Amino acid sequence: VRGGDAYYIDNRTRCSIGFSVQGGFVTAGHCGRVGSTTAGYNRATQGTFQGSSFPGNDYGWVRVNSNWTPQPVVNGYRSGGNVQVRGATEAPVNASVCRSGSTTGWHCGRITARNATVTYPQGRVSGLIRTTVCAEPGDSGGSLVTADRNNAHAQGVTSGGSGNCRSGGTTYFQPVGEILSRYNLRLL
Ligand code: TYR
Repeated sequence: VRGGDAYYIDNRTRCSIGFSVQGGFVTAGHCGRVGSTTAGYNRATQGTFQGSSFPGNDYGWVRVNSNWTPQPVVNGYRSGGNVQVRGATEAPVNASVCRSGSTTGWHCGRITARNATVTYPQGRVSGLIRTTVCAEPGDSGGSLVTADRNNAHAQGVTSGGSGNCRSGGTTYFQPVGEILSRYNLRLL
């Protein structure tokens, strides 16, 4: 289990892993309901959503079976190998951040606001991190980390936004601290 890698929900939709925690991983809430089953990047049986909140929030967590081992890393895609996650210290507005996701890989930008509210067709989500980082469908749930690859700190999981990775976009992220405290999880 590695941040940014693909997983599949109920054998259909693809999302991305956010961050490994003890017993599984955190991801976006809109990716699955409590009880939704997941398969890994290789389509092997993986786990089950234990918690999910969307809209209002956009977070959830998946417990994985013993064939899967949560690792404290994020997939660096074309930018190189795995990026070690060193902690979850919150970065300020203007900080350089990068996102890992299974559709478009590794993309970077800046935090432009905290505590942002977005209105999706399903309803409003508040308390989000707004960024200049691009994303596309399937990147959802994936990891946002501070940009220093040697000292990357977990920031959030990909929620949604506008634009794409050709023209650029605005993407919103659910802060990771709130997910960990809500479900009493520990980042690996
Ligand atoms: N919400 C999308 C998903 O479920 C991810 C996404 C993010 C899509 C930003 C578009 C966008 O601009 O996969």
